[in-house]
Amino acid sequence: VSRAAELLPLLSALGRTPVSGQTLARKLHLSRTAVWKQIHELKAAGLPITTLSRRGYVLEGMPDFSLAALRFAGAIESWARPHYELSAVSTQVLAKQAALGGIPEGHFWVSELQTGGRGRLERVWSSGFGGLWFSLVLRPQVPPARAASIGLVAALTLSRAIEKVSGIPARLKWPNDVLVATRPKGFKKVAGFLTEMSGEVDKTDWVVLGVGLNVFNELPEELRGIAAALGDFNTKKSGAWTRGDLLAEFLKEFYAAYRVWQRTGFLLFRDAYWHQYSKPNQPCVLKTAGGELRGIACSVDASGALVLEVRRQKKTVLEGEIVL
Ligand code: BT5
Repeated sequence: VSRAAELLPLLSALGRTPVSGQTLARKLHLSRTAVWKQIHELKAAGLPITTLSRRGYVLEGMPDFSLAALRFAGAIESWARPHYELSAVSTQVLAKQAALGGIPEGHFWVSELQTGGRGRLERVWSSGFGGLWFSLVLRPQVPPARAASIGLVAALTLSRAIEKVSGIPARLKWPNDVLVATRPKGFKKVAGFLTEMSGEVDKTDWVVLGVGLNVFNELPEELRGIAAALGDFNTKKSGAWTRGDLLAEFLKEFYAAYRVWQRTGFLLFRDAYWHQYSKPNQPCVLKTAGGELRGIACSVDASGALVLEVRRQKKTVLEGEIVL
C-alpha cells in the first residue's frame, strides 16, 4: 500500500531552508516522534533530506509538487487514471503487474523517484527526485507487429508537449529519444521511452509505455555529456510551468494521437516525426545487434522503420540506436 498520501504533507512542508522538527510537528499537528519517524521513512525511500544539527531538516533540489496534486485534483484527462508514488523501484514494474492482472487501459503509475529505473535492454535509467517518471497501460486494438511504432508517436507527442509548455525546442532521435539542442553545438537526451508488450500473433494484450523525462532531477556526472534536464534551460517561461503541466499536456495530445494511430498506423505521423527530427539527411552511426552501420538518415517509413542510405543504397532498419 502506498504511503505517499500520508507522507506528502510533511514533504511539502520541507524546503531549501531548514525547518525544525518542532515547527513541523506544530504545523502538521503531529507529535515530534511522528515527525521524526516520517522523516526517517522519507529518507529511506531515497528522498534527499538532510538533517542539520540544531537547525532542522532541508529538502535538496526542491521540485514542484504538481504530480501529487494531480492525483487529488483530477486535473487530467478523464480516460487516464493516476497512481502516485513518492518512491518506486520502477513504475514500469508496477504498471506491468497491473496489466497482467487485467487492469484497463489508461491507468498509469508516476513516481517522484525510482530506485531501479530501467531503459531498453536492462540498461540503467537514472531517475532522481524531481524528474517525470511514469508508465502507462495501453490495450491497442492492433496486432503486435504494428504496435511498436506507438513509441515513435509518443516521442513526437512529448517533444511537442515540451515545446508548448516550457518553450524549449525539442527534437527526435530514432527511434524514440527526445533531445534538446545545447550550445555550442550538438544535442543532449532529455527523454526516453521503454515500450514493453505482450500478446498473441494477431492480438496485442497490453502495452506498457514507460516515459522518462529529465526535468528538475540532477543527472549523475557520467551522463552530463549526453543528457540534459529541462530545468537547466533558461527561457522566458522558466519557473512558470510544472511537471504536472507537462504530464497533462502529454496525456491530452497522446490520447488523441493514439486513437488515430490505432486506426491508421504510423503513416499519418511520419511527416511530423521527420519534421521534428534532430539530424535529417545527415551522416549517422547506427549501432545494431549485428554491428555498426554508417549512413545517411533519409527518412522513416510508414511502419516507423528508419531508412538509411548506406553506400548509395537505401536500407530499412527496424532495430538499433543512433550514437549521439
Ligand atoms: C530509454 O532507454 O531511453 C528508456 C527510458 C525509459 C525510462 C522510463 S522512466 C519510467 C519507466 N520506468 C522505468 O524503469 N523505465 C521507464 P535507452 O534508450 O536504453 O537509454 C538508456 C541509456 O540512456 C543509458 O544506458 C544511459 O546511457 C542513458 N541514460 C540513463 N539515464 C538517463 C537519463 N535520466 N537521461 C538521459 N539519458 C540517460
